[in-house]
Amino acid sequence: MFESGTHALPDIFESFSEARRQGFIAMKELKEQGKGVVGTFCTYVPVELFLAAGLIPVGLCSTSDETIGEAEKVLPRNLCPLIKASYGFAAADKCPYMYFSDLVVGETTCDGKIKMYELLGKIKDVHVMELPHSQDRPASRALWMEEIKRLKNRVEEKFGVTITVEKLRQAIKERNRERGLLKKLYELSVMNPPPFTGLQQLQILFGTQYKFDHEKKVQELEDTINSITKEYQNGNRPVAVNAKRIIVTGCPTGGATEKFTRVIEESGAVVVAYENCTGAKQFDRQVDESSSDPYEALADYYLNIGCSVMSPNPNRLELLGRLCSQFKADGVLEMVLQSCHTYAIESHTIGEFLKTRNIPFMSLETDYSTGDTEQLKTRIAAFIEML
Ligand code: BJ8
Repeated sequence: MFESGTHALPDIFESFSEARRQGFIAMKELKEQGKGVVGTFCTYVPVELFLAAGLIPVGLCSTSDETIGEAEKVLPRNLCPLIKASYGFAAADKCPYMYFSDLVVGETTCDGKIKMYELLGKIKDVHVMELPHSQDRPASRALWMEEIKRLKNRVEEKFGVTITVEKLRQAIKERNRERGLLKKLYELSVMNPPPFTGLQQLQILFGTQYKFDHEKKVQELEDTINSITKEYQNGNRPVAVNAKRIIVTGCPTGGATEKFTRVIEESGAVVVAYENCTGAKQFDRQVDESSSDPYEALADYYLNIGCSVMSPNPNRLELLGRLCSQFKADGVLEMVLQSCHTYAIESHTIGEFLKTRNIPFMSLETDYSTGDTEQLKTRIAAFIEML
């Protein structure tokens, strides 16, 4: 963590890429102070409830192949690696964030996760939110509202706290501020050439979730934006002006799947934006602070996330289309994790949509191993070559 002001870019990028490891120590200290911790896996979980309850929300380890062998003792091999890793880290007791979590909140996003949570419930205290799979029906909205209230009650009961409306409003404000800054940060790549590589952008977006002091985090993000802008104005151009501009969409990236961005950038292109959960899907919009009922505002915000588990899923197309125009994308590459049926099937719709905008698109399936790196290189290099 650096003090406020402007700073050398290598220190900044290091601070974020090391955040996950450094966060272990910070979390241990918070636990020793008696803080409660809630672990989550998915963008649909309304973390404002935990912040309003004075708890620490944390994204659980699910992006490395380290414990997949352990998970496969129980789960089928041909399952999404994100699900296997999520379970594997808990079973092998190798994720300190899982270890420190007093409660784990899951969601009924896809079938694999739903069934995995049953098994995880034998190891940890798990609460599963019933996520509807459509966004436009009043019954779906009513169910989601009920589920948010059910989670509130569970948190209050488990931790012996009261979530007041005032505290919830304050938590919504804090989270919105953070979202706004992360959006401002990734929007720096609207510039041509962008002021940082796609890998550096990803490391900041991914690393920021492991910084637990809100005020310090906000300060650090503001400093980061200032430092990057200043360096750019001073002529620091880390990306070639003629590098093809790529938007990444699909399953969540970060950790082992950084390989996807590395391969794109080693092929001479640059990732200017991430439409997926590591990027714009999570930070593009804000929870409505002016709503008379903060629970209604949370329900509307979270239910409208454009993930492929929704059917139909128009919000993904709206966001992707907007990003393509805003970032002047030369092409879109989709990363689908092995056996993720919802993203794999939605690929066709994404391809048809981008065709109407004359934006080249390719979808690739991968997992957390390094076994397919050469194959990814060949296919991505050919895609970039034809742009
Ligand atoms: S909001 S993208 S974090 S569900 S686990 S659906 S990859 S088969 S992660 Fe996700 Fe929430 Fe959506 Fe975002 Fe497919 Fe794997 Fe299921 Fe997955």
